[in-house]
Order: sequence, then structure tokens, then C-alpha cells
Amino acid sequence: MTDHERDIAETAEGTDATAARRPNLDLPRLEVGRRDFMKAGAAVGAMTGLAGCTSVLSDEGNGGGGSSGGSGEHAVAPGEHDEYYGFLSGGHTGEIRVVGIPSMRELMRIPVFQTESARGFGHDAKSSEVLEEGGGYTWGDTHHPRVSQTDNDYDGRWLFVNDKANGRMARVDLEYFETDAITNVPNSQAVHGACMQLPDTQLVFGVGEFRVPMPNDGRDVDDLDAYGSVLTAIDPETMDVEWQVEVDGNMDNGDGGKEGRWFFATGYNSEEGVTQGEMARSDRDYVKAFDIPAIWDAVEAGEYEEISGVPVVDGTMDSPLNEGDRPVVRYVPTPKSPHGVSVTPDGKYAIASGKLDPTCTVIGIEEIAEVDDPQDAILGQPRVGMGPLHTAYDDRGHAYTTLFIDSQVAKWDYEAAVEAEAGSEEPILEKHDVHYNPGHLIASESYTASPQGDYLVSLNKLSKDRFLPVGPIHPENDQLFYIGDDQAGMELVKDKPSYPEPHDASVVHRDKIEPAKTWDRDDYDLEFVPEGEESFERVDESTVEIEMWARRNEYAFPEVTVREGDEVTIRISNVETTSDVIHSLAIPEYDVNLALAPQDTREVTFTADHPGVFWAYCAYFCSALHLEMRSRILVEPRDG
Ligand code: CUK
Ligand code: CUA
Repeated sequence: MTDHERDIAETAEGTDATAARRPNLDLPRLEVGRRDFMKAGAAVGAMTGLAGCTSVLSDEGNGGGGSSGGSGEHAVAPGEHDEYYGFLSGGHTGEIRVVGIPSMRELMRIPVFQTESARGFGHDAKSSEVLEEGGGYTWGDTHHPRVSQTDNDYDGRWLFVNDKANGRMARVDLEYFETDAITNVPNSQAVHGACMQLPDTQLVFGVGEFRVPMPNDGRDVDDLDAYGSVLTAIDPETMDVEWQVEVDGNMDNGDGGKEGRWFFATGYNSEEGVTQGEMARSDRDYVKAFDIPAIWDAVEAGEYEEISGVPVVDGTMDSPLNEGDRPVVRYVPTPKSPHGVSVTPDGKYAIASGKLDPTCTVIGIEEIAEVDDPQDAILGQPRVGMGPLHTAYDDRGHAYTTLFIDSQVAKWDYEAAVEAEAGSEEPILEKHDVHYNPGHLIASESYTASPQGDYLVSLNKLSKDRFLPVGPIHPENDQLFYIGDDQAGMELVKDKPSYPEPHDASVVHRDKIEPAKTWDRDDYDLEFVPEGEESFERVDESTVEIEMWARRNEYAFPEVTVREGDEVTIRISNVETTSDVIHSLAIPEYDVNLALAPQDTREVTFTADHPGVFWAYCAYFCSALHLEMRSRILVEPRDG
């Protein structure tokens, strides 16, 4: 038994032992073990002749690929471009990582909730203001990056992402790959799920997780009845909160229907406990189906309470707004603690993954509007395996569900699951091992109405022995699969070690993203400073304003003299028009660190409170004379 197999055995035993204490909870063991599945997979592979398929072989080895950008036909040669952008969340690094797929090469990082020095994020006036307006926290926990859509397809305009830590939502401008707005969501700690009202990104939703008193100002610290969890609707243009809906229990993940009426959120802790024991008592939890037009009606009719400056609609079970034939929230009962929920590309079903139950729950979206009892909208409940967390889709009616405890991805047919009996394993077509313990998985364009059906990335929480050891904190392992050949089955193409810790991703075809090559001066408020128009102005006794430029290999001023205690504002433009010639302005003593892409202009203000000589320098290696690119900052002591 390997360490990993022992872990699986122990985890599974733990789950069963828990189940034994709750006799009414049906948590059956998988009848077919992992080994048997692998053998079955090998047999099928042998029968189909393994045409162009390395899945079985790579399973035994290290996943193929290495650092060359994928194996076989999925390799991306040096100098070639990938077909897809993958936008991975960075978890508690607070960032977004951009990788090319299928190479899995990391292309860029986008700081979102944290200051970052390579891109100068949080070091110039504009990005500091974004962080400040977002509450001024120093870190965040990104989980769910979702790219804006028009007509249920990616429009490449924005990426939205949550901060689970401090209850925020951020927007990234996908022309400049830069975070341009952060909304600090009131009445909520932990905005977890994140997604949009489709087809046209009419609203952005943040799904509240941890229950807190509303308002959370100290008056109700231990009054559990005053605690709540809210769904927050945000205008994508202004990033203002439009309304919130309070619900019973915790929420978790969310996804929007394709037609704009429904939004689905999973949840746990319907017991509304505050300890782990209390949260896991009951065998039922709910998927909440929010009726967005009905909520707008309630807001417009004034049927809300204003809390912390935001209209909060009562969507709890006993709310008067949930009586009658147009409830604002329908509670669909599911086995306990469903985790991920995602809507099928055809918009017919919302599929919730069981987490503590070995099934997925298939909810009919047309049915949810029609049935009297929301339970009747449950159309299928296939048994997928142990620890189902998240489900992605291809273009051929298949669902792919991560099995955290089994360390596998299950591929299944969701129409077959609607036909089959609840608890049936018949709809399961294939299981493939992953290494190890997967959280999310994402297939190319899986969140749109037209997935591409070729690649799938499993974001595995543990890498264990897959890479060179690097101390007790291990990298995670993002594994790329080719899923385009149903006959050959899922093919493991590549392992990619990942810094902790990606949760979710969006995979977007490269034709749908149009990044800028240089800045367009119309896209920022600051005035550009061309060569010859640099200026140094002493505004008063203690205020200096400097306008300057940077180019290979100099700044407008080889030296600048100010006086101790001066408040110095520098506005600086990179006058280069050649793409990829980036300069920076670093004045370490004063914590100044601006990154300047071609044609960009940034501003910074600091107080020159230490007399002395301080070299400003360019930190981006821009040319042969890069090391000489500097300017002397002379801070003269105030008299005395
Ligand atoms: S959650 Cu982390 S693996 Cu935030 Cu979508 Cu499930
Ligand atoms: Cu400019 Cu280095």
C-alpha cells in the first residue's frame, strides 16, 4: 500500500465511521475499487488500440509532458501560442494566474487583492485607490474567476472574482489585464461563490458564506438569530451593490442559468450552527434557486430592509416574500452539504455535487418554475463516487465531476442520469485517477452555452510525491486532460505544479480576448507627459509637483532636488511606443515602485522625510544601458 492509498483508505473509513453514527444517512461504498477501474480502463484502452492515446502509459509515469509544454499532439512548441487562456484563481495569494492551455505555461499574474511589486500594483495612486476603496485590506482569497459573457459566450471584457477572506468582489479589465475595481460587500464575511447573470452579464453575484450579524457592528455578537448569509447582486459597470437577499443557512458556490431568470447557490449548515458539530447534524441541505426578476420586483416595490446602506430582501424560508406563487427563493432539498453547482451548457439543468454524499443532484431548471414542491424539480441523482465537489461539461452531453476522496474524475452522461434511478451508477462512463484529491475542475469554455469539449484541467489540492520535494509545504498539482476522444477516454497530458492554491478557473479561447499591446492614453485620467514637457514646480513651502517621462535609458531629470519634509508628487509617462519596452521608477527609501508599460502614465505621492541622496532607478531590464537608467534624488535638510 502506498502512502496515498493508505490515506484514501483512512479517509474513506473516517467517512463511513461518521455515517455509522448517523444510521439514516446512506453513504454506500463504491462497489468498484480504484484499482479495478484502472484495470478496466487499461482493458478498454487495449481494445480501442490506444490510437493517439497515452492515458494508460502516462498514468503510470509522471503524467507526460514535463516542462516541454505537453506531450504528443498537445505539445506547444517554443515560440508557438496556446489555443486557450486559462484564468486560474490564486487562492490566498489573492491573485489571478494566466496560463496558456494546453501548454500550461504560466503567462502572467494579475494582482487583485494584494500589493505586488513586479507590476507596481498598490504602489501608484490609481491602484492604491482601488485597494483602498476595496477596504484597505492587505490580502484576499480568490476562488472563482468568471469572464464576462454576451449572449452566453465570452466577450473578453472583464473577469470577476471573489474574495472569500474579506467578503469582496473584484473586476479585472481584460484589455490591460489589470484589476480596476474592488467592491467591499456589506453585511457579509466571506463572499465565496462568484458568477454572473447570463446571457449578458446583467449582474455579477457574490455568494455569502460565513453567517454574521446584520449589521455586524457589535450589537448582536452572540444573538444567533441576528446572523445571516446574503446573496449580493452587483452592477458590472459601476461595481455598486444593487441589492442583497438574506437566506437561511450558509451558502457556498453558485452559478447562473442561461436565460437570466434563475441563480443557483449550494449551501451547508442549514442547522445554522456555529461549531462544526452543529453544522453537520442534519442530513439535508438545500440548493437555493433565486428568482432574479421576482427579487427585482420586491426591490422596486420597496419590500426590503435597508441594512448598511443596501436593500436587503428577506429570502428566508418563512419570509412573506416566499409565500404565494412567485417566491423569491426556492429551497431544493438535497443530501447534506452540496458543494459545487454548475448549469449545463444547454441551460436545462443545474447540477450540484454532493461533497458529503456520493451523488450529484440534477435539478431541472424549467421544472423549478413549475413544480409546487421544489423537491419535484430533482430529475436525477447519479452515484458518482466519494467526495464529489465540482462538475464541468464538454459539448457532447458529458459531465465531469471531481471526486475529492477517491482522487478521481468521473465522466458521466447527464441525460442518462435523468433517465436512470436515483443512486444508479449506470450513467458513469469512465473514471480517471488524478494526483491527488481534486477540488475544482474546468473544461474549455465550460461555463458558456458552447463548451469546446477538448481540454479539462483538474485542480488537485495535493501533489504528494509527484515533484521534487521543496520542504513541507508542497505545490499543488494542476493536471491537464485531453477529453476530445470519447472512444479512447480521458487522456492525462500534463502535470503542472502550482503555488497554493488555485480553486477554480475559466478557460477562454484566444480569439475572444484582445489584450492591449501598449496603453491607450484615452484609457486613463492622468495627462501624458511627452518628451520636452517635463516640469518641476514648487507649489508652496512644502509641496513639489514633478512631471517627467522615461525612455531608454533615461528619465527626464538626471537629478531632482527637494527639501526634507516636502510632499512630492511625481507623474511619469513611459514615452516608448514599442511594445514590451517597460520601465519602472523605483525610489526604495520612499517605498516608490511604479511599473510603466509603453505609453502608460502613473502618479505617486510621498513625503521626503529623510534627508540624503537616494537613487531612483529602473527595475525592468529594458536595454543594454538599463543599469545606468537612474536619477539622483537629493533631499536637502530643512534649515536648523
Ligand atoms: S470552492 Cu475551493 S475547491 Cu471556493 Cu469553488 Cu470547491
Ligand atoms: Cu528602463 Cu530599465
